[in-house]
Amino acid sequence: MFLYLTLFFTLYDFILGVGALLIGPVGPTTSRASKSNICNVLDYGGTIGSKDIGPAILSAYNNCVTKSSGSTLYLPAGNYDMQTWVTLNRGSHWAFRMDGFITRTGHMIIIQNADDFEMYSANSKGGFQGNGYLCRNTGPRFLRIVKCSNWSVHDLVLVDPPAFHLIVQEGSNGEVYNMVIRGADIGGSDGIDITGTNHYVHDVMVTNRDECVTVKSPAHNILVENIWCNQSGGSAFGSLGINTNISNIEYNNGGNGTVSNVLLQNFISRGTAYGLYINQYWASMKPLEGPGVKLSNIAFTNWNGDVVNGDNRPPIALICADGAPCPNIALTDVNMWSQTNKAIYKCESAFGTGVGCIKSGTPSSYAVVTVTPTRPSGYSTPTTMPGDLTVGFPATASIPVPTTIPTSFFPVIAAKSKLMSLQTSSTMVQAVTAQATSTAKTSTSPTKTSTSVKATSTTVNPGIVTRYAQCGGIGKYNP
Ligand SMILES: *[C@@H]1O[C@H](CO)[C@@H](O)[C@H](O)[C@H]1NC(C)=O
Ligand SMILES: *[C@@H]1O[C@H](CO)[C@@H](O)[C@H](O)[C@H]1NC(C)=O
Ligand SMILES: *[C@@H]1O[C@H](CO)[C@@H](O)[C@H](O)[C@H]1NC(C)=O
Ligand SMILES: *[C@H]1O[C@@H](CO)[C@@H](O)[C@@H](O)[C@H]1NC(C)=O
Repeated sequence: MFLYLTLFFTLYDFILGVGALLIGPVGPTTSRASKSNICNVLDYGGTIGSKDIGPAILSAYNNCVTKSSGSTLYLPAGNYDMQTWVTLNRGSHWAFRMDGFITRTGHMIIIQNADDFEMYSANSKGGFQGNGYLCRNTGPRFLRIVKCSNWSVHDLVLVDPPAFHLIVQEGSNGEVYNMVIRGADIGGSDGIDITGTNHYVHDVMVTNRDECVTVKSPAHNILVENIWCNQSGGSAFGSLGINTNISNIEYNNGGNGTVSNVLLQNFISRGTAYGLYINQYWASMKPLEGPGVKLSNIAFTNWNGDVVNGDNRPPIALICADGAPCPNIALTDVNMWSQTNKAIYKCESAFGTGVGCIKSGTPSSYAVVTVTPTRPSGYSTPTTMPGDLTVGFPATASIPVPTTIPTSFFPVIAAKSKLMSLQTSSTMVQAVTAQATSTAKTSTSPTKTSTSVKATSTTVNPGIVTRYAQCGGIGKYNP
């Protein structure tokens, strides 16, 4: 149920051995300390323990942050509820210091068209509780970073949104790190979904039962490292549809476009449902127009671990579209096995090296080839991490908020950046730390009438502003 991974996927020419992972700096262009104009929500109508901190955040943004370059929007430590959706648009040279903890009773936050932006909690305890169990999979996401440039989001805890946690939509030069994401043990609970150019995601733990860190189209020069998928579905690319353009991978029925030049290295999986898995005939997707997304130049290096049942779901499967066979798939030091001690590997229309079922030569379509390997000699019992879960979190009850963010997300590798709570305060702007006065809030607020919500939200085009009634407020739907 665990996948620890450091992976690199990018415009990476591994055949020639020359690689540029990221194509430029990521993160805010100016320092935290230079954002010294403090815009405290408590000065803009907010109170600790507020039933709806949304309007105060918006007011602090509109009346302070956007009035003065070099501002920090400050949410002091404490508990807040939030009902009103907030879109913070077109800010530049600013930060959102979120030391407080917000419980969703409506929608959450979109940061849009920001440049030189940083969102963090200085105490490494800020974040969101979404009480998603009260309105499961009806649309609202916690946090969207839409078309932002030169930004970072870090040291936040995201717990149980109605659907998906963090969406990075396009933009460039972003960095996401030192995050704990904890969702329900069901589908529709994606950890981080990312599109755009030159983004870096590292040192993140995701507990859920869907995508861990997923690259969607369009995406170029994305580097993902040291990700701890704790009881998660794994890290995938996709779903990929029409006009896919990823210098990266994955599954699809039909569709068109390309995914190329990908390096996936240093994975450890332990008791995962899937292992090393390309599937362009994913069962839950409807066939799309087109010959299939063209996958090419994909290298898997240094993979170790096991799946739960390797006869049922092969630890290695390379199922390419017959209309777009995959050239240059290379497996090196891949030792994937099964907890049942027997497994099959499967290939279809895949060309390259490193696994018994793959073909060499000029790519053309071929039917599924199944081989029955013995245990790879290089396989070793996967390493554990302290605090691995034995079961996932339920979909129908409140999920506990973790009290700490780890300092290591991959066996033996320390996180690249020190947690904010362990740093000296000189790296931060000074701000009065308010005491939390309210008791922890949990699920008291929304009474549920959420069954009526689905119908309205499914008819809406992606990206259109819509209403979600009880479980929403106002916000965007999709991805
Ligand atoms: C982002 O930062 C780079 C410098 O690293 C700068 O050249 C670029 O103009 C910035 N992007 C925007 C949209 O301001
Ligand atoms: C894919 O994206 C790259 C980078 O943005 C762009 O140059 C290229 O034209 C795109 N390809 C297609 C087929 O849209
Ligand atoms: C993909 O298919 C769509 C719809 O048929 C078409 O408009 C588009 O030009 C195709 N794109 C590529 C990259 O082949
Ligand atoms: C995965 O690993 C741990 C680290 O927090 C455990 O404590 C366990 O709760 C689990 N994931 C989390 C933090 O959600």
